[in-house]
Amino acid sequence: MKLKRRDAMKSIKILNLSDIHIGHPNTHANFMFENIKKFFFKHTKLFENLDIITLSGDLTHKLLPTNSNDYSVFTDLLIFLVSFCSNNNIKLRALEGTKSHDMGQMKNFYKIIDKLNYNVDFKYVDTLFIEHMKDLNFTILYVPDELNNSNAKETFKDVLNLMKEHGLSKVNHVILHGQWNYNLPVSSKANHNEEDYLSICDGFISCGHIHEFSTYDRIIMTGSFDRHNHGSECKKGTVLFEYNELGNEYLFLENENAKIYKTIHMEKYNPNELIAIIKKLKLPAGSFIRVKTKDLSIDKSVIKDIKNLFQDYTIDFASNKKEKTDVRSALSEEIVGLQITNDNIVSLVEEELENFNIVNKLDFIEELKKHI
Ligand SMILES: [Mn+2]
Repeated sequence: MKLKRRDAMKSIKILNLSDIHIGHPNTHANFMFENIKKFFFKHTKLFENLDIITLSGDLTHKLLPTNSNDYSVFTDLLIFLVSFCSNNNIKLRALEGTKSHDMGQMKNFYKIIDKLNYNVDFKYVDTLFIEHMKDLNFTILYVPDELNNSNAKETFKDVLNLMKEHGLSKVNHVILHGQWNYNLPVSSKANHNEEDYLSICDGFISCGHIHEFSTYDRIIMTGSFDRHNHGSECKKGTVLFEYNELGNEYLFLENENAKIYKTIHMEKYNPNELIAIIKKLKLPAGSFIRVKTKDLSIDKSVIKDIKNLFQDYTIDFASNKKEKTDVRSALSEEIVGLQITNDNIVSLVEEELENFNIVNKLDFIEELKKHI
C-alpha cells in the first residue's frame, strides 16, 4: 500500500518503532543502532514530517549495566531519537513493554532531554493512560504490558472505567504492548480481545510484543525492528500510520538491513555439500546460520572445521541445540513433517513455549489439555 500525498490536507502521521531489544545476546546493540540510523537516513523526507514517534515497548532486552557497551549504545539511541524529534518538532512517546525487558529504563529519556536542553514534547508511559493532544485534537489510549498480573479482561474493565472518567466513548488511537487471541493458538488470560479494543477505538491499535508483523482488522502488530533469532525469517521494520479526512492508512516500512538468521535443512549431513550451500548463499558478514538435520552422526571436529572456514558467520547445528523462535514461525516450522496427535501436542507446545517470553505458560497448557 502506498501513502498518497495530501499535503494540503491536515493529517497526522505517526511512526511506530517496536521491540528493538538493545542488549540482546545475539544481535548486537551497535548493529541495531547503525540500522536505525540508516533507516532514518533513508526515510528522512518522510520522517521529518511526522507528528509523533511512538515506541511500543521492549526498547531494551534486559537491565543494562551502566559500564556496558550496550548501555552506551542505548544512551546514544535515546539521544539520536530525542535530537531527531527536537529538530523536526515531533512528539515522542515511549510505552513500557515487558517488565523483564524494559525495566523502566526509558525514563532516561527525561534526563537526556533535561540535561542536554532539548525541546521535545516527550512522555514515558508505564500505566494505563489516556492522553488528549490538544494541538492535534487527537486522543491516544496507552496500554503497557502485564497490567493486573497480565489479566487482560481486568485491564479492559479498567480501560472502560478510565474512558468513562474522561467522558469518552472512543479514542482515536491505541498503543499497546501485549498479545492477542489471534496471535496464539490457545487462549490465555494474558491475551487481549480484538473486538474489545476495536469497539473503543476508531483508528488503529498499534502494538508491540510479538516480533512478527501482523494485522487483524485495525490492530497492527509492528513486529521487531531487527531480527534476533532463528525461526524469525519474516520481514522486519516499522509501521507508519496516517490519519486524514479521507480515511486512515498504515504502511509497513521494511528494515532491509535486518540481521540475517538463515536455516539450512539437510536430510543427511554432508560437509562438502554444506560448504557449497553456505558459499552460494553469499550472506553478509555477521549473519547467523543454523544447520538443521536429523542426522546425529555429525563429527564434532568437522563442525569445528566448518566454523573455522566461515569465521564471519555464527554457525549452529540445531540438532543439538534449542533455538529461540517467534510464535508463528515456530509453530509453522515444527508442524512441517511432524504428525501432531493428541498424545504429543501438549509436550510439543510445552517445549516451544520454553523459548518464548510469554507469561502464564501454565494457563496455555491447562487450556490446551481441556481441548484434547
Ligand atoms: Mn514484549
